[in-house]
Amino acid sequence: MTMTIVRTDAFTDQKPGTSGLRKKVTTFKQINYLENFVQSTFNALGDCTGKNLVIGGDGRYYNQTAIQIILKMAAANGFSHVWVGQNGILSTPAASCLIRKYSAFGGIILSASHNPAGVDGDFGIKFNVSNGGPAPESITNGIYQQTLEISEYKIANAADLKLHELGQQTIGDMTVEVIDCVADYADLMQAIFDFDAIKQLLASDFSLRFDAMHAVTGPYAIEILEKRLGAAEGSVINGIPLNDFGQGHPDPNLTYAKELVDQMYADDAPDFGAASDGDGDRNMILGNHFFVTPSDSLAILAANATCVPAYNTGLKGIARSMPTSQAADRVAEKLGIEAHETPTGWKFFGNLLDADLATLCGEESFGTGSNHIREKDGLWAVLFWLNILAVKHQSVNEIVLAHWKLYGRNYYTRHDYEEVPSEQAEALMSHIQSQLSSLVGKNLDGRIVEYADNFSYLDPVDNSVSNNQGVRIGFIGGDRIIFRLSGTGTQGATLRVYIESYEDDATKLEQETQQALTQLIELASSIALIEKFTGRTEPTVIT
Ligand code: G16
Repeated sequence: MTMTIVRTDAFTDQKPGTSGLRKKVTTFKQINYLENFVQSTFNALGDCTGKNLVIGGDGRYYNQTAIQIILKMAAANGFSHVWVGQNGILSTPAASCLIRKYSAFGGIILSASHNPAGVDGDFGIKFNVSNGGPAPESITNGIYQQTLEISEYKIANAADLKLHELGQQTIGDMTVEVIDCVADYADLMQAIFDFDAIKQLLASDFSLRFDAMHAVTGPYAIEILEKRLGAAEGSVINGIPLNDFGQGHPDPNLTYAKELVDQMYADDAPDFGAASDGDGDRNMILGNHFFVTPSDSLAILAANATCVPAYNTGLKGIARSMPTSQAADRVAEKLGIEAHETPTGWKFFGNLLDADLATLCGEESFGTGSNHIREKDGLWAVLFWLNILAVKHQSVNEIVLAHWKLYGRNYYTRHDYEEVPSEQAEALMSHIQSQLSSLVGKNLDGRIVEYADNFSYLDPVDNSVSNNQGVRIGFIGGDRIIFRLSGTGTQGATLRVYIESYEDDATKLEQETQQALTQLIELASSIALIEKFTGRTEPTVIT
């Protein structure tokens, strides 16, 4: 194999965010932009000779082009074996599953998750480590440092690989093994859940709708839900992956999964509805005329975990990101297990899962997962719900209401203000920050502030510290207001305002969420002066 060493200049904007590097496709298409990031990743990993990798992506525009480049660079950097999904496709959970199954050194996942795709859309790349999870900050910081210092990259002089052909090909000494992108993942799901019970449920008078939003989960959902579990053909909608996601926004929430939401709130609504995102790691769960918040979903999965064969001996602990509601903490308390609170970003769960300190993890951003892999997992959450429904013979609505009756309800909402000019968002955050020290002990509209700080996380496993992970104002009794800037957007800043209020009065458990939280929502706006700093009178997205 011959290779070329290409001289290059550093880019200054390649700092990985909450989940890898996400930018506009047009940014990634700049000469050497992708190559610089890939070489910087390899440089940060040290000697790559003889190591192996899993590579795949969510199928968005530029996926295959990027994979061809990365394969040639991997060969030039000494890797010996790469597993790549057929046609370059792997959902994020499937990639994590394969890294673990094949004991790979790591993986490269190409995705900008739920962000729109296409020529003018977004693209993304991240490195996952040998446990199958996103690289921790120690590695992403190392990659960023390399991107600032890079002056050359290595690439093999080789023809493009045939990514549609299953089986082995080579680039010099490196073997490229093109594998079925669904089979291993589907087998893992079958090993975790009670497929017989779910099959019986689906064979009964029970209807389900799964919206793959023209993104990566279509083939996975069709194989698992329709073929292996026998859901009626057509239960999976928008199941054909398109490289622009059908020009949609594959973010499974009440705003963007509109087709599914409309069906679930129609007169003839199915019993169960779910959607996943661009790369298959997020999930939204709906019942007939009923939305389950991701925070409640985590708590309910934890409370009912023994319904599922893989978790029937109990849980070691539950972990949630800081802005996720505290509903899961109440379940942990009742089960007598540890509740962990981490910063936003699935990478922070990796150490807890590896050390067996947590079994289930979840985030308000429609992410739920467990120790079966080291990414959040959309279809896994859907199967978990189906398994619970099959065992309990109750509807989604009944299960959630029973949960609230037992534990109380954490009313919860997130208000997003998207594409705010960065300077405005920074000024707003500084304004909030400047008030923190004077807030503690104050009475704000009848609530006493118990703490007001910028969240800092001490990882109990490796003792690493992550600062500035979101401003939180907590009140006596558990109500909270949290402000953070998203780390996944590609245009301006996204301000996220998270509002939570606990209610255990049995007569007040079924209020409309925004209604129940009105007072706290107004308080958040007045603390942050949102309109003054951003000119916005209402959020772009409410979940
Ligand atoms: C990523 C991370 C999640 C995080 C989410 C939102 O998810 O893996 O841990 O909660 O982004 O992050 P932010 O609030 O910073 O935008 P995904 O599905 O986009 O990969």
